[in-house]
Amino acid sequence: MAFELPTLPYAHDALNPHIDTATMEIHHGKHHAAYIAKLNAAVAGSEMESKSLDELIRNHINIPAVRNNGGGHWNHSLFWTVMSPNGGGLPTGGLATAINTAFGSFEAFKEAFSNTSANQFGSGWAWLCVHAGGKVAVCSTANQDNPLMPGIGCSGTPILGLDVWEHAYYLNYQNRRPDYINAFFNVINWDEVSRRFEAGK
Ligand code: MN3
Repeated sequence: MAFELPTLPYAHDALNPHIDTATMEIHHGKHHAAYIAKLNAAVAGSEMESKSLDELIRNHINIPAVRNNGGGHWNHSLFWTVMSPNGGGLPTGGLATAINTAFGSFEAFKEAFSNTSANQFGSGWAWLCVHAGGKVAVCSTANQDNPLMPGIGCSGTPILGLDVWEHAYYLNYQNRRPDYINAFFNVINWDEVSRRFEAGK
């Protein structure tokens, strides 16, 4: 069963002005689609063909094409869902409590996540992950690595991720990655992050 590009849960222009239409069209329709096509090609005809995406990125990252393109598919599939035109605001419920416990306040969390995003050298992702017991932490990964991959120095189950590859922001923000990071907070879908927190804790 080949992997398929998930449908965006909103229109390409829905996240304006925070994430512009052209970036969304190219990012989803070209970049994400390319990771999927290359992942399908990498697993075709092998025993990996029957594995789930989670199994592939947990167990087969010794194969670069699976690591890069499986990670790319997993990461972007999360990314679209943790944004919404109705997003922004603050987390609620158990997630809000976990963030306050780990960071002291939402503002302190925002600062930690933003600094991690800004300081990821080159291409990569910033993550908020949940660990067994419900503790949350921030970390970053290079390229299309994902915290579910073993031994990469960033662990837990990702519940929020920010793509800091230049393809994610350069058309609108050029070299101003911090402006893109700040804009992301206006579209975070905290209901979806909470759902992932509850499922993953
Ligand atoms: Mn991307």
